Amino acid sequence: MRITGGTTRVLQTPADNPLVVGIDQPGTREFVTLELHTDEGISGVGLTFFGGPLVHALRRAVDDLVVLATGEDPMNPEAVWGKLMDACASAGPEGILSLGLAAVDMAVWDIKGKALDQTVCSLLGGYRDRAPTYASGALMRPMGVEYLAEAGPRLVEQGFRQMKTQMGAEPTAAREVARIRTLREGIGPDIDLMCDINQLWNVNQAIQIGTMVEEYNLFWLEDVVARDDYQGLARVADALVTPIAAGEYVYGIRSFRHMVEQRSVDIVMVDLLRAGGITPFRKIAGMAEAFNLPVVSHLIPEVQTHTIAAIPNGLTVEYMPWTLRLFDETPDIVDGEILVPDRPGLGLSFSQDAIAQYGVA
Ligand code: SMN
Ligand code: MG
Repeated sequence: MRITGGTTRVLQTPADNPLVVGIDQPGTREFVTLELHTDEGISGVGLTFFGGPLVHALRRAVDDLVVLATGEDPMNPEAVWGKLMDACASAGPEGILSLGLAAVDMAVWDIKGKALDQTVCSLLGGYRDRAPTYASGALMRPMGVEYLAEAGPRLVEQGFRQMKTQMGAEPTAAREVARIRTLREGIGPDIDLMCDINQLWNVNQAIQIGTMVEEYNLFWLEDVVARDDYQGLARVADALVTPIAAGEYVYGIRSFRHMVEQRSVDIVMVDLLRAGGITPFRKIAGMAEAFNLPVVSHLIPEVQTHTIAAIPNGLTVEYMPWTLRLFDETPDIVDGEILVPDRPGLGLSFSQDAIAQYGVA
């Protein structure tokens, strides 16, 4: 089988989140979609973003990578990935190269799964057919404690057993802690509660506020300091009982080595786009396993359900519903777990309605 070309599009959707109720969410999000074609009539689905105002440059990068992939056999994802990375190595791994490569790599794995009539989860090892999942994006930083007091229990009513909030923007430590106290009181002791700082604290704040919230038993504290301060992260991880998660901002494979070697994290978070796709994801997951560390996903639950369910150290899938409306069908959630779809490949197809409604010339 040979890759014969691809169709890319830019889709611009409202920046909303169906898990958020009663709050206006202005703005838009930009996505690049890819359908990668073959000479056997099988097409694969890929997706990438983070382009923001550079979304058209990102689309162009995907187009150029597809040209490089044309003629290659999609049954060999390592060969395709290696060819593209080698050809463009000087432009990466940080930035548009990895983001673009991820879309092509995803589509290649999707094609391979369809050709073999297997899910991508199964191709990657198929450790299980479902994974725990957590509600994300519903309890964000701008939303105050009154909102959190209502929204946390609402997510529990919807069936979520895990959910993530944020700290990092309150003017005092006491007000940061109040967010966590409010949520824990609202959802009770048995729901896993994660909290993302998105690099907004320094090491001292992380240890100070992290210590203050230990009594609320967070499932993890995420990106507490600057993305590349591996030693600072390690100091925080040492000081707190609460597990420290990081990795979503990390590009490629090798930075994860520094993170795990320096014992910076208790939980490795992989953003599939910044990693450069499913092919590098496997290597990061294996590296984490060798350090006895669990792996969690970042965004695109439609794809990351396959990756997290596939590996023995997959902990939970971030259910961030930004991309749901792009697809005809998306993975179901049952009893707080997200199910690998029983369809070949990624089990995804782009919605023609979404393309018509959100496509950008
Ligand atoms: C996050 C980062 C970037 C985009 C959306 C959300 C956040 C997360 O850090 O972990 O979901
Ligand atoms: Mg995060």
